[in-house]
Amino acid sequence: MGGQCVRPGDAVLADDAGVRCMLMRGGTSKGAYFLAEDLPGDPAERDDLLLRVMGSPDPRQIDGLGGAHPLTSKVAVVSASGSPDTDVDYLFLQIGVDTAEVSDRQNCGNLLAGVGPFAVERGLTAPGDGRTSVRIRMVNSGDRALATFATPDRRVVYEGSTELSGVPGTAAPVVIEFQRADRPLLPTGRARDIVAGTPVTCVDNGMPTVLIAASALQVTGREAPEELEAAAHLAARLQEIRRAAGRLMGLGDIGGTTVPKLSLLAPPTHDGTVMTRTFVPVRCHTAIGVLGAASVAAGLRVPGNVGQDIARLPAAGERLRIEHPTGFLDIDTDTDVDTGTATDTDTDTGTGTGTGTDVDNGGGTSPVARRTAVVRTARKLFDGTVFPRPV
Ligand code: NQM
Repeated sequence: MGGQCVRPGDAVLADDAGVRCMLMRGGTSKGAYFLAEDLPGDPAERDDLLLRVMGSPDPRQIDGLGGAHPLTSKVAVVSASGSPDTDVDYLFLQIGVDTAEVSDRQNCGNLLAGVGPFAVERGLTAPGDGRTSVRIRMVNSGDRALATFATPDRRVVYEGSTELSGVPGTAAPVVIEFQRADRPLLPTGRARDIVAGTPVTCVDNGMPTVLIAASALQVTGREAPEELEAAAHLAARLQEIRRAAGRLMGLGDIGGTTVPKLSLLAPPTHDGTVMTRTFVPVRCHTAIGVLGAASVAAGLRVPGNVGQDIARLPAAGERLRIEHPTGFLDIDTDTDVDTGTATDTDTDTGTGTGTGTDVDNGGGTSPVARRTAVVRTARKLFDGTVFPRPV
């Protein structure tokens, strides 16, 4: 098994001999998958190596594997788990495109779709006869997921008939069920806050996300991602909201990090639950992240959230269809209410001086997401040795 290409910490050897790597599409993202043992053990050396593998920093990532967009500049580091209730550990790393940054501050539910198949391909977990379920610990947050996919003749197959919006063709389904997290669904303890003068719902069902009515920012929420990215006044306002919301969510100074995400909400246009435009956090997603969508879906189930007059919610227990620029993403999520004490809504002026204005939170209780599940697909694109740009 791995380790033959790189001795931990030996950058020169990695440059000469390369690093074992599998390139996969996971959902609507693409990334480089590594066994942890094939990478340097020291995080700083590992990150330096990964920047050179992906071709960062460079807006075109022309000298590496990265695809010149945050959604295609991703890495999954996978290892056998030491814990009896988990099969593999999955660390997600977001590699900056034009910045020399490697961030472990968020999960990625899209690359997660490839982790089970990758674990089987690399011999970390034994395939079942016909079907395999892999218990995955997402190292970034400690959250857990169960990924189930077909393994006829104990082999991973990628061909199948499942379509994903934003991905051409069809592929084999990977069913992902997320275990309930220990964190609160509402990081501020409230269904609605005012940040930088804007009503928002801060929610974390696997991805810290700020829900905002598109109309509150004078956009329709149906614009093309490039159009929204080009609007300088919108970018400034979003970053102001993000900084203030990040503080309120307990994320500290979020400058230079990729969370929280910002999801603009508008009425659905294709019989779904809601239309979205999601900033991750500067570029506008061409679709929506899996855990981002899970957070939008759970947030919309909370009484008093900012999308309650925008979304068309299905009945309790029914799947939510989150519309996005290239189609939709269906999320199963049951939110429930724990007996709790949240009662206030804070106001953050965007200056770092949260002032605690009391308003109704829509119930005075603390909601939780009991169950979240999604269907994705993944595909092995390439398996071999990657040669990083020399130091
Ligand atoms: O939310 C993009 C993606 C993601 C993350 C992002 C993701 C998720 O589409 O689970 O998958 O939000 O940066 O891959």
